[in-house]
Amino acid sequence: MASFILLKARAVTGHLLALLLSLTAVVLFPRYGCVDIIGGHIVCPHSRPFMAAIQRKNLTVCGGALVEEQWVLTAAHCDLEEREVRVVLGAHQVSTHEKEQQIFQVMQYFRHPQFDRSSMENDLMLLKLNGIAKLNKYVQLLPLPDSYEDIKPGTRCKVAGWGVTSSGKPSKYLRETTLKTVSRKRCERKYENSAKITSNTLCAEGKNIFLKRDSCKGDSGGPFICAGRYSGIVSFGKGCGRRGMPGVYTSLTKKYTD
Ligand code: 4AZ
Repeated sequence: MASFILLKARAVTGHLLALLLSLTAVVLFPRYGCVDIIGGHIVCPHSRPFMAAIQRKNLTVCGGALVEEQWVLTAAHCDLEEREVRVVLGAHQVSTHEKEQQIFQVMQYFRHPQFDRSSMENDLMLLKLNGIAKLNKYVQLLPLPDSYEDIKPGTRCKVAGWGVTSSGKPSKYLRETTLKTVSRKRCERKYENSAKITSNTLCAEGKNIFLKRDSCKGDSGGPFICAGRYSGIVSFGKGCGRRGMPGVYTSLTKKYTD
């Protein structure tokens, strides 16, 4: 009898421990179930069907968004004008063959005419694909916003990409993280001598005290989605995931969407 009670007590403690561990996981790593970028998580396969991976020699150099069947919007600083560039739509594990993928070449590059490499102003570029994407469950448009509202500091934004993770290597799978926008004043102070923060840029940083969160190398050009709206494009940053150092995003203001 005594040993039966002991066994029962052990089983209950075991269950309690398991429960406690899963609760800790949920609190510390929200979304660990479906299962960054820096400090994010792998998204459910094909749950961001508008994402484009822009690759050179099988290496993802930038992200982008399919804004129309033949057009991808990305960042102007993505140096792509080469033969071996391909745009992969419908990908999850981007560098392997997946049946959902649609692969295109770039027919024409339309960099913003006022893109300035030193100040990083007007960091956006349209790519005309050499074919028309077939829209389905895995490949969808992320249309440009048809109105503009400035994003207030403290707004939650999502950014996804196959860029460098905290391991220092690019991600095999599409990842996403959540950031919060910071005021332009604060951002200007951080980038005083190195870049120009204008009304056409947004800045955002991770707000989790335990985990660093940021976009990083290879995520550039990917969409920045604030309060559910396509609001910007990953542009640049001083390092990745540095505490108190926001990343900079091109804001999809009227100047650009018109
Ligand atoms: C990059 O090198 C890059 N933390 C992109 C975004 C950020 C930093 C670097 C923002 O393409």
